[in-house]
Amino acid sequence: MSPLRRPSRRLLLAGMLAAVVLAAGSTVGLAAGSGAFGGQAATGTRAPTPALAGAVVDVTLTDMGGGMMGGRSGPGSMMGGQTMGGSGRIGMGVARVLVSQGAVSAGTVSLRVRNQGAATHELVVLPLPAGQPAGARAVGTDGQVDETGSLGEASRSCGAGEGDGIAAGTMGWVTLTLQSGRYELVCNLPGHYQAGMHAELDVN
Ligand SMILES: [Cu+2]
Repeated sequence: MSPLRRPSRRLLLAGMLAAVVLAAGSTVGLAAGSGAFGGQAATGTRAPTPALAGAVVDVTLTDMGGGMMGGRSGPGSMMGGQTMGGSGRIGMGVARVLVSQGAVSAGTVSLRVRNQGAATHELVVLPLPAGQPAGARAVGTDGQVDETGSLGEASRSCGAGEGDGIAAGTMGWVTLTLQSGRYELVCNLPGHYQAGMHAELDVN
């Protein structure tokens, strides 16, 4: 190799290093952004779905069997190691409802719900009383919360509205007319609410 080439090689190497550092940095940023499951951040890749009316809110459902990275993540996944004490009888562990945005304009709203977990889930839209945070509902002995006042749900695999649940790895969706107010998005399969499957969505 000619000595003349060295500087450019060094530059190339520096560039590669910078790229690696940048990539590492963005990975960390991503992990920090979506790793805080108390928060609402969740984007991920978009899957093909029918054109949905109104404002579209992406909702991601996760559980310990699935994880955010897709596929079968092991105990080292982002939710690994955590367990819920007394979270119901099905050993659900930690599960989450992640919303792409915390607020949306009143009117026609479509929820596009992706189940990234290993179990079947659903998404039910309930009004959230003033002053009450998401996750504070009373859970019955059946492991479920009261659905009185429900505005609708996405619980059909690869389809709209109510069904038998959104199977793992599939999506469901629902289009609703939402007045301004606070809403709670829950999975009401037995034990899932207690496992953490609730999130707030505000409508302005
Ligand atoms: Cu669930």
